Amino acid sequence: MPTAAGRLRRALGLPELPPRFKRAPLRMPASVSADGLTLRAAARRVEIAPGVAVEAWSPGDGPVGPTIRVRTGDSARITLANALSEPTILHWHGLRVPEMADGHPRLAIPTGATYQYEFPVIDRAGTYWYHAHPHHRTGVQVYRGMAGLLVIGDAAEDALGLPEGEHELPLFIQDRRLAADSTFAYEPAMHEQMEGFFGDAVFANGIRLPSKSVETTTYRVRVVNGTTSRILRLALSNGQPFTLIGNDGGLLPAPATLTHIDMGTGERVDLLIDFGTVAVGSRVMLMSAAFESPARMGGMSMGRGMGGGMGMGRMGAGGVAQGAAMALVEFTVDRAVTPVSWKPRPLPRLVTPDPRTAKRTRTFQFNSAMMQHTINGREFDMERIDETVRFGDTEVWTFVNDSPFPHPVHMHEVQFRVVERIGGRARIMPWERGLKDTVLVYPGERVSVAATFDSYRGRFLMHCHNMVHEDMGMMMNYAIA
Ligand SMILES: [Cu+2]
Repeated sequence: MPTAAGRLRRALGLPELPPRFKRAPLRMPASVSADGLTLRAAARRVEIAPGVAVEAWSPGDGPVGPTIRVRTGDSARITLANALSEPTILHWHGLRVPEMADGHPRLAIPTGATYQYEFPVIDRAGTYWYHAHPHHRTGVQVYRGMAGLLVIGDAAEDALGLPEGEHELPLFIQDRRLAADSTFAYEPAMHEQMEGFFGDAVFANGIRLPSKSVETTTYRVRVVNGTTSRILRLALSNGQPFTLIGNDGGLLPAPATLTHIDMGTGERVDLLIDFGTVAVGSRVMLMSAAFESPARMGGMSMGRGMGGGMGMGRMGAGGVAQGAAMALVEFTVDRAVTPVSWKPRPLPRLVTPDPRTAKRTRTFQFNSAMMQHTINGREFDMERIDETVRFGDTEVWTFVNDSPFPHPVHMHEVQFRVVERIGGRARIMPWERGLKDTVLVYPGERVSVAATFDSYRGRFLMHCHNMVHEDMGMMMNYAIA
């Protein structure tokens, strides 16, 4: 007789638990304050598993950057020192900051230079992140480790009594490949320059194939999709649901109980996972469950990953196909404790931009064809201002995807509300409520978002966050004037 969990597992396309083998202990990046912080970007040898060291490019001592913890109302004073062999700049993904603190690629600094960031933290409590943003080199730099989490706290969140300390787990997820010489291999082949670049092993916080020992209680798990191109379908291997409490722009208006969540590159979720009902001595995998890749070639699905995760039609590439199941983090339930369960309480009130007050609607076509990725037919030009919006206005922006590939569309400088999805999935997903800065637009979809441009004037970006697409120019400047 199949169990309910077994049926759920199959419905989600989850395989039986992968065979047990030695996984690496998950490590948490150091937590640092933003007050007088120096991030030194350099190539350094780091451990990605016990006894396995590789060269990473990172803005700290670890395989990825430290977790920057700030509170709303704080002042951030951060120095970026570039000891890499090429230009770089950091962007604070999801934060509303002055133009000169936003990490626009024209602000990239050469080897040996420093860049001074100063900005007040005006955003809500939530899971944000930072990453390199130099033009044409964002993909490779983030892949090698030039990224980290930025966590904002505030009083409204404190009042909820969410799990904290060792019961709060920030997870920066990447997929990468190791070359024979133990460097991170990143050379997108022809077809990967179209669909995207996919790794063959999962990393969390820079640790390859990580495992985390947990107690029989509730954990707050913050997940950042920091992959180059991969959509993750988060699910637990035992079919157990989790509670979604927040996403890109902080806590949701109400928690949601879900068995899976899809997230594109750049998106974040804030989850409560209850290990209180899991038997001590067992393990639960946080998975990316199998799904049909939304990519379409010649009207056909690109298909799910075939045996071993190697998709068809990707000769010469070593990555696990988009949509193939992958185990992200193994949780071993090792210690029985009196569970502290988190009772859903009213979450802080949330005001989102109202599309009915929009002064203007703009439409953006995302095209991928003939080895080019464009927005409204144009590749990124550092100096060209493609759109100008009036400071203080609310607008509705519609992202249209008639291309064969999914595009996770990211806007700098605003947190928007997803107001409509026409075609494709044809609805707003439960994890797309609240405030967001990145939204997945599948082939055949038109997704509209409402944003209010009332934080700072200046030049900012809107782009696809599939980093292969972004590096090839699927990005545009807009000015808030
Ligand atoms: Cu794209």
